[in-house]
Amino acid sequence: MGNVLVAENLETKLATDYEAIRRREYELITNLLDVLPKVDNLSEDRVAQVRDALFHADHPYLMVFVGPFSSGKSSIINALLGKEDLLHVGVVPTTDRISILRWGEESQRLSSGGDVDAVFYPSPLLKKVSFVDTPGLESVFQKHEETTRKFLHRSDVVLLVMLATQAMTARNLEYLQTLKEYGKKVILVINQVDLLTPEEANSVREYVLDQSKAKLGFEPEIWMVSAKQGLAALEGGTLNQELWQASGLNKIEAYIDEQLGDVDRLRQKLRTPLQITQNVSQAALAAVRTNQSALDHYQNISSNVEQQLAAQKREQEKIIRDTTAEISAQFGAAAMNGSEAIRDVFRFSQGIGLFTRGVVELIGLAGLLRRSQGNVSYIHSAFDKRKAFIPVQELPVIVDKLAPRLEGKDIQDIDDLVKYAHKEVGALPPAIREKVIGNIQAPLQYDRTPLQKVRTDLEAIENEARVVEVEKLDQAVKNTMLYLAVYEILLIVFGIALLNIWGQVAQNQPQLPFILLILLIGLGLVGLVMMPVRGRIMETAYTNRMLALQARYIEALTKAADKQVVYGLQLRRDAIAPLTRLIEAQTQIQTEQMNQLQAAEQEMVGIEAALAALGKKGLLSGLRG
Ligand SMILES: Nc1nc2c(ncn2[C@@H]2O[C@H](COP(=O)(O)OP(=O)(O)OP(=O)(O)O)[C@@H](O)[C@H]2O)c(=O)[nH]1
Ligand SMILES: [Mg+2]
Repeated sequence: MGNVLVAENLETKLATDYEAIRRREYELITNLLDVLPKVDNLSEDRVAQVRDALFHADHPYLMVFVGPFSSGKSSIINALLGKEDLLHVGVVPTTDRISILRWGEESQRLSSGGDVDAVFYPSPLLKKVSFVDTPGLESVFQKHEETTRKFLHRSDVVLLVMLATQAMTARNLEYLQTLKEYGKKVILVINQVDLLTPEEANSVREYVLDQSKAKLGFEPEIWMVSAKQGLAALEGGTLNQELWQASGLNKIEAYIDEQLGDVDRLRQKLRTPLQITQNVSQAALAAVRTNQSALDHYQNISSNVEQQLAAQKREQEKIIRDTTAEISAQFGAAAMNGSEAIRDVFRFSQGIGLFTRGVVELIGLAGLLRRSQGNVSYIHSAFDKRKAFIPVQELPVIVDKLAPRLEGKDIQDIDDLVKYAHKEVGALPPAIREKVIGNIQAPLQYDRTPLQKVRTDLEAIENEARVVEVEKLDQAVKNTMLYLAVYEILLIVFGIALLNIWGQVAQNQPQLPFILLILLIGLGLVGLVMMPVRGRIMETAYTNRMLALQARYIEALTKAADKQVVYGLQLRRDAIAPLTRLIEAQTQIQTEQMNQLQAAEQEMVGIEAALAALGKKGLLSGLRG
């Protein structure tokens, strides 16, 4: 009694462990089937092998029923599952689709698009085994050849069902031969023995054995059964053991249990799909690694493009720098010429002239004079003479050259990049080339607005340099002349008054008025000497203001030009985006695949270990108990 209990425990433990590993395997393979079809350069055959392995892992034990029409295949399955009308049964060819019978909580038939239906039924037997019911062999290889072959390959055992009354016809012999060629275990099931007497049944059995031995060279396992008696044993709800034994169907049940209690067989059953999966997964890893090294090449393309873009950006920036250097030179020349012009106006030798002009200005004649001379100011004519306006006038010419230079370079670079990208795409493996989305081409339009828009700002600064600055200078010169005139006149008036007073008061000192005169002349000269000093101050101020204008000018232009460059770089990127996007996407996919495959490898190692331990732990605990 105790031994029976231990044996039972062992069996349950084995079944539970087996089921746990099977689930793990199933999950592993399902996950892998997400990845494998997407791996480039992995053949479809390999993926199909894994799908097949999934089927194995999904079906603990697969028993396939084949045989001529109306031999009773469907009836036997109905009897084994204890439901008389689960599968259609009839005297004429009845089953025309392949059905796989699996455990399910509810009884239902699911028809897929293909020629296989899944029939679910809550029979405990289906937890251990899946049955495959097929149409009569007369049609099965014609109409369902491919599917039949698939199931025969996947089966753990094939039951060839034949009629007791027509056992071992030439046809049946042929079928047996064909099935043997699949290398699967084939058991002969002779049905409808209820139609024979026990003696007749025995001689049929003998006859079949002899025929096999003589014609095929081997003795198959033979089970004599009666689906009819099996179904009768089920009548009334409780199983009639005597009838069940008599039906011979108990032998099929016992066989299943025996198979499922065999640890080695179970282990092998789980190892086969695992091995298939391991092989394919390794092939997939190799493929991904190969793709990866191809990808390294694409990564090179990518960094190549980045380098090219960086170099091109530097070139564009150089063009801008050259332009701003030219602009600085112009402002420098303008400041220098302007300074010289200012110096001309305030030269010492001009002192008297300035003074007279100051006097003229003072008495208001200047307005009249200027009008008659066409309103030309002193500074203006001095600037003209020194050509101080010319450098500023040159600025637009310099600026106008910048935009076409940048654009020309943009267009040329984009052409080069597009050519390069086309060449690289052409060199890609076809499988990856197909994934390029969009066209690699130069843009159809070019936006010039950034540098166009800045023209107004620049013109305003040019105007400031040319007009506003000169007006400021003009005003300053005029003021200086006025101060000089007032100073000198005051000095003269004061001198004359002083001389008069002195003439009357200090006649005893005749040298005094003379000294006074010298003093006054000296002070007058100081006023004139101050002119160049004043000029120097104005020069410095003017130069500083021109420098400030230059800075504003260059800043405005650089900002706009930078925008143009950024735009040009974007155009380059857009033009070759299909290639760069592909490289990015491909890198990501590859990395993901690699990770998933490596995770799967690890899981396989785990399952392998669990498989090696299958049945062993149970045995130990069983012995201890
Ligand atoms: N007397 C007797 N009749 C049986 C037995 N098994 C099946 N039959 C009858 O044989 C006929 C054919 O049975 P099926 O189960 O449909 O045979 P099948 O092999 O599935 O036939 P197809 O699906 O057409 O290939 C039916 O009329 C059954 O009632 C049996 O053990 N004894
Ligand atoms: Mg049938």
